Amino acid sequence: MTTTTLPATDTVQILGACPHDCPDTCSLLTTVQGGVVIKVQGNPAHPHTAGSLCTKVSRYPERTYHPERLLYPLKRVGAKGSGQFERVSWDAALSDIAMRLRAIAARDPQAILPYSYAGTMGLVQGESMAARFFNKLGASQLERTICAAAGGEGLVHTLGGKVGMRVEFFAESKLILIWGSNSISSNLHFWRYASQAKHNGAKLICIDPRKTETADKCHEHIALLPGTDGALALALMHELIQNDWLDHDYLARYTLGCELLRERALIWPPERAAAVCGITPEQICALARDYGTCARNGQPAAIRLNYGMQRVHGGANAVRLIASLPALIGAWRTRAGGLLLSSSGAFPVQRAALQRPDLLAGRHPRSINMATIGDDLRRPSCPTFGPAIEALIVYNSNPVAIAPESAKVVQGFARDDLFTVVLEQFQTDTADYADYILPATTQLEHWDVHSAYGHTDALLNRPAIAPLGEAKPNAQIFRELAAHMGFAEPCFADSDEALCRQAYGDAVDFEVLLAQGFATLPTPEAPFAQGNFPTPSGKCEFFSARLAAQGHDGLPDHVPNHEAAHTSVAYPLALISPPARNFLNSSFVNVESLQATEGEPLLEMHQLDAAARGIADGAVVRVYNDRGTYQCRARLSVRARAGVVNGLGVWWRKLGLNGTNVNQLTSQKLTDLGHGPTFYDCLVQVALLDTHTSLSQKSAP
Ligand SMILES: Nc1nc2c(c(=O)[nH]1)N[C@H]1C(S)=C(S)[C@@H](COP(=O)(O)OP(=O)(O)OC[C@H]3O[C@@H](n4cnc5c(=O)[nH]c(N)nc54)[C@H](O)[C@@H]3O)O[C@H]1N2
Ligand SMILES: Nc1nc2c(c(=O)[nH]1)N[C@H]1C(S)=C(S)[C@@H](COP(=O)(O)OP(=O)(O)OC[C@H]3O[C@@H](n4cnc5c(=O)[nH]c(N)nc54)[C@H](O)[C@@H]3O)O[C@H]1N2
Ligand SMILES: [Mo]
Repeated sequence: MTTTTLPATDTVQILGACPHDCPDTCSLLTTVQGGVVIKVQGNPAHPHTAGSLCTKVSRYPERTYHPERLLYPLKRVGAKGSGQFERVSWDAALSDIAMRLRAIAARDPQAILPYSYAGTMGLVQGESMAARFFNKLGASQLERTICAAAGGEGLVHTLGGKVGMRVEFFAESKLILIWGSNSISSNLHFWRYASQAKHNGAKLICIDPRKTETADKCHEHIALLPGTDGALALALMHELIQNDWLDHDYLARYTLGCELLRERALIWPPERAAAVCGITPEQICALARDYGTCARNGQPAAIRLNYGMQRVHGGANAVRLIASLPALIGAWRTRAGGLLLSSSGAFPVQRAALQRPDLLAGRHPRSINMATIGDDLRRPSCPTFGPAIEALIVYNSNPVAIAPESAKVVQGFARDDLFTVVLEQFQTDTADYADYILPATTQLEHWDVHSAYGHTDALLNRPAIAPLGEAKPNAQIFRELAAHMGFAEPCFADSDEALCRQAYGDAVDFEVLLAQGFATLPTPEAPFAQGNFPTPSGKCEFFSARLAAQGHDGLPDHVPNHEAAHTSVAYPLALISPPARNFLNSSFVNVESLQATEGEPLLEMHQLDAAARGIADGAVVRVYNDRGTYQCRARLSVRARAGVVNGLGVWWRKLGLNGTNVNQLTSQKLTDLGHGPTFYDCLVQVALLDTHTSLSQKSAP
C-alpha cells in the first residue's frame, strides 16, 4: 500500500469510491489526519454525487473503526455457529487452508465452492485475484443470481443489454414512473434528478405495493399487489392501443413483434388487470393516459425501473413488458425519455484480463446457483449434481443472513464435514459458521476500480489509510493463498494497483481516474432515438427469437407468483422484505448509530389485517409459513396495504428476537428467466406471539 504516515497534525484528502451495492456508486472524499480517517464526504466535483452522501456511508469512519472489526485471522474452537474462535497467525491459517483445499482438489476440485456477491462492487476486491484462484483450482463456478438475474435477463432480451437512459437526463423529463424502487432510500442521487424534474413541473408516479418515503413525495402512488407488474404493463399497452397513443413510425422502424404483442395486450383490459393487481381500473386508465399522451405532446416520459419488482416468479417477464413500453410511445426519441433499469452494460470492463478464464485450461466446472445454497449445501454426491460441496470460501457476502429459506442454509453451514473459510470485516451470521475467519480491509484501506449500475462514470478508489490490525485486501489474501497452493503463474503476482489498471485496459484513461477519481464514459445522449438496440435484430424485441429457440414464450406475458396472494387459506398475507433505509442488505446492521435509527426488526401491517388478528401496534408477532417462524414487532402503518405485510430487511439473525430474520420465511423457488430468487413472492400468516413463549426461544426450522 502506498499510504504514507503523516505527522499527527497533517491533514490530507483522498479520493475514493463507495464500494456498496447501490446504483449511485458515489465518489468519496476522505479526510485523514495523522493516518486516521476523521471524515468521509461526497465529492463535490463529481456531478452525480454532488457533494452529498447517504446517511449510512457518511458513517464510514464509525464502521471502519468499529470495536468489533475483525483484525486478526481466527480459527474455530467451539461448535459451528457458536461463534467461538481463537487468534492464529496468517501463515498458520493459510497453510492449513491450502492443505485442506489441496486434499479436496486432488479428489475433485468441484467439491470446492466460492460464494461471493457485492459486499464490495470493486472490480479488484471482487472478482479478480479470487476468480484467477478458483479458475486455476477448477473449483465449482458460482451463478451470481441473488439480486438482478431476472431483471437483467428481461432487459437483455428486450433492449439487448443492461443499458438505457443516462440518469442525469431524468432531470429534464416531464413524467417519471418510479417503478419498483424506493429511490429516496436506495438510489438517492437519482432522486436528486427526479426532484429537479418535479421542481420544473414534471409529474412523478410511484408504482410499489409499499407506501414508501418515495411514494410520499410523488404525485401519485399505485399500490399494486407484489408480482402483478406484468398484468399492469399489459393493461397499459391495451389502453395505448385502444386510444391510439402509439408512435407508429417508431414501431415500424425500430421494433420487432409489434402485431404479436398487440394481440396479447388486447386480452388485458384494465378491469382484468385491476382485479389481478388489487387496484382500480380507473387508476390504470389514468396512468395510461398520463403515459400515452406525454410523448405525443412533445413531453419526455421516463421510467426508472429498479430491481425491487423482479424478485417474484414472473420478474423477468414483467421487466420485458415494462421495457417494451417506451418503444410503443416513441419515448426513446429524446434524451429525457425512455427507461433506466441498469447502466452496467455500458462499462468496458476487461473481465478476461482480470479473471483469466484461460486458467481453467479447457475444464468446464459445474455452476451452483447462489440462490439455492440452502438446498445445494445439503445435497449428497450424485451423477446429476456431481460431488457434494466439501469446502466453501465466502467473501463479500453474508449468505446465512441474505439467502432465502435460512433454516436450510443454516443446516448446510452447520455440517461438521464442511470446511468453511470466510473473508470478512465483521463477525456476521455467516462468519459464525466458519472454520477460519480471515480479516478483510475496508474500502478506506485498499485500492479498487469501480463501474456503476445507476450512472455511466468509472471510478477509482485509493486507500486513505493503512490496513487496520492484520487485515488484508481480498486480492492480497487470494494472492497469498495462491502462493501457499504453489500456483506459479505470473498473474498471481499482479499487485492491486496493477489489477486496477487492467480493469479497463486502454478503454478508460487511467490518468484521468488518478487525477479526478472518476471518468465519464462517452455514451450517446439518446441511445435508441434511431433504433440501434444491441439486440440480435438491432430493434427493440417485443418478440425474442432467442428465447423462443430456448423453448420459452417468445413474447412476454404476465406470469403469476408462485405464491399468489389470496390463494392460500393457511397463509393469506403476501410478505415483501425490501431494504431498510439505513442498512445496505445486511451491511451496516451492526453500526450502532444506524441500528439505533432503524430500531429493531419490524413488520409493517395494515390496520385491517392487524385488527383481524387482534394485533396492536408494537405487539410482538409470529410471522410464519411452512418454511419457518420469524418473530418481530408489528408496526401498524399506512406504509402497508391490506393483504401485504412488509418485513424490512435484512437484519442479522443473531440480532433477531428468536435468532432468525425475514429470510426464515422466503423460498428457494426461482424466477421465470435467469434463475433468480423470489424474495418478494412469499405467503405468510401472522399471529400475536403467545405470551408464554419465550422471546429467546429458537424457532423450529
Ligand atoms: N438504503 C439501501 N439502499 C440500497 C439497498 C439497501 O439494502 N439499502 N440495496 C441495494 C441493492 S442490493 C439493490 S439491488 C438496489 C436496488 O434496490 P431495490 O431492491 O430495487 O430496492 P428498493 O429501491 O428499495 O426497491 C424495492 C421496492 O420495490 C417494492 N416492491 C416489492 N415488490 C414489488 C413488486 O412486486 N412490484 C413493484 N412494483 N414493487 C415492488 C418494495 O416495496 C420497495 O419499495 O438498491 C441498493 N440500495
Ligand atoms: N429477504 C430479502 N433478502 C435479500 C434481499 C431482500 O430484498 N430481501 N436482497 C437481496 C439482494 S438485492 C442482494 S444484492 C443480496 C445481498 O447480499 P450480500 O451481497 O451478501 O450483501 P450484504 O448482506 O451486504 O453482505 C456483504 C458482506 O460483505 C462484507 N464485505 C464488504 N466489503 C468487503 C471486502 O472488501 N472484503 C470482504 N471479504 N468482505 C467485505 C460486508 O461486511 C458484508 O458482511 O441480498 C439479497 N437478500
Ligand atoms: Mo441487490
